[in-house]
Amino acid sequence: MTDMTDYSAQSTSLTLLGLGAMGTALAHAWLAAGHPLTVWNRTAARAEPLAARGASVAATAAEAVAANRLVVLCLLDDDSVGETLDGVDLTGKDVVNLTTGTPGQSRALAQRAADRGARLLDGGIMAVPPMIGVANSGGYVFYSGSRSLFDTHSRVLAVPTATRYVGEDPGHAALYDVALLSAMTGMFAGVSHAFALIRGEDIPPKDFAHLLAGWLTAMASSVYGMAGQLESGDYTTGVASNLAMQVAGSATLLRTAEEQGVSPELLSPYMALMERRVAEGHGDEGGAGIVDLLTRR
Ligand code: FVH
Repeated sequence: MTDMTDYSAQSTSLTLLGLGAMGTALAHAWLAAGHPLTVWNRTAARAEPLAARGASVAATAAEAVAANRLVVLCLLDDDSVGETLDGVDLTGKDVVNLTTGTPGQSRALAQRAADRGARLLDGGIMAVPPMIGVANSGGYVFYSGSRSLFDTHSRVLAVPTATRYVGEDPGHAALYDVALLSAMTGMFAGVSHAFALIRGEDIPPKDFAHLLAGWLTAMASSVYGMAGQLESGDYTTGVASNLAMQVAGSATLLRTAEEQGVSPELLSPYMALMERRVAEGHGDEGGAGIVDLLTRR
């Protein structure tokens, strides 16, 4: 039988499994936009405020999945997705997994869904709960998997925050997500070190934060130069600050850390990689050669 439901319509009904901080924010956004929503959460009490706002609360995950063709998961991790879907009939379901995981976990889940008669779209959320349901918050969700599945549900998926489809490989949303989160982790490492350096001095952290944000923003555009070098394979043309200079400058960074009583443990691993690259005769490169070191097997 052909399914004639118009899934692009404003009032698409859907199911959401998982009502943690992010799941709850998603639920509020869909309810506010008038979408009939069935919810389930392992700890049932977390569904009560949503029931008061009109959500249907299912007693079990299986009951929640049975209620709608479109089923969204926003759980803690891949293990909790496996436990929640264990024994649940997924036949004919369009499953959208917004749980953070690895590319491999996403690909395996897509295969398991297909084996059970479902289609899977994987998502990587680039937003925090307060950004959900807020127009122009800057947040978005990466999606990957079947293009037609994404197109079918793109309107309802765009309700909580913006969407970015990144291809048919179900692992790519997770890969983009984790790559950006990894870059952010490195940035936070540098930020922590910088605040540690000024601690104990007569420098108000809030004033310093202004300078820090401006500097990081100014430096951010250097990723385009590195991308160009990685694509061309020429790591020396257009280099503004070569590795030899940066390695020489590392000594000042480390000595300042020592003077200020700050551990160098966040800086040292990256400095060691730069030194290795210079020792291998690549002092005239920028940072692109570090990517080679990291991916050399
Ligand atoms: N919150 C954030 O800032 C980030 C933003 C970027 C995306 N992440 C990812 O989103 C997923 C959900 O995150 P969350 O913030 O909702 O997480 P929690 O508030 O900790 O809620 C976790 C939910 O998962 C349920 N759960 C945990 N284990 C199981 C299990 N074994 N079986 C069934 N459900 C499980 C938990 O249920 P309960 O503890 O209330 O019973 C919550 O509903 C996540 O992948 C982030 O990385 C969020």
